Amino acid sequence: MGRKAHVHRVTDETDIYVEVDIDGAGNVEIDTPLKFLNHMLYTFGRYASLDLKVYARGDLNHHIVEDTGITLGMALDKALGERTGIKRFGSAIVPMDDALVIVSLDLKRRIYYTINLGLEGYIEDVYSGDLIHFLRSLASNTVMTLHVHELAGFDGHHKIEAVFKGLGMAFREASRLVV
Ligand SMILES: [Mn+2]
Repeated sequence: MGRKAHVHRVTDETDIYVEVDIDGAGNVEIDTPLKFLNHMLYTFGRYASLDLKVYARGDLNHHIVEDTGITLGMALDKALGERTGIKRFGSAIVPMDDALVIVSLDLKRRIYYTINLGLEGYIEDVYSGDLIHFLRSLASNTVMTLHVHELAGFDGHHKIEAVFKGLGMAFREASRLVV
């Protein structure tokens, strides 16, 4: 059976489809209208070594980013199933040139998040506030605790890319079966 799930979430604002295999091999296909969101989802999937498909369309960029975070979280929650026998905790400290971030998560169904990132304006074609919203929606819908802290950096692209790499690494570690 495996730890796989797919979720198709359709609202008046967006149409999002996510398919995930937690025990995949990093085969990632991302199709959203936002290039930087594609870049971040691809980064997460690769570093988490998931098989991941994401399709997203919608009316406004804000809705697309937010609802993709919700739907990805729902799919991860479903794929994780009962969450028995997993390592549960995962953390990563990730450098990317000037940027240094810490990502730490707990997959045992406790929703909490702190996100301390100094981001301003747009990062490529995505508003930085929407990316913070994505992380909150992802934490809530995966049903996990997520702490994201910036330790250093000045380049917004580097900071948020380091976060998505760390998110992938931490998720891979925490979801690993240890029994
Ligand atoms: Mn990049």
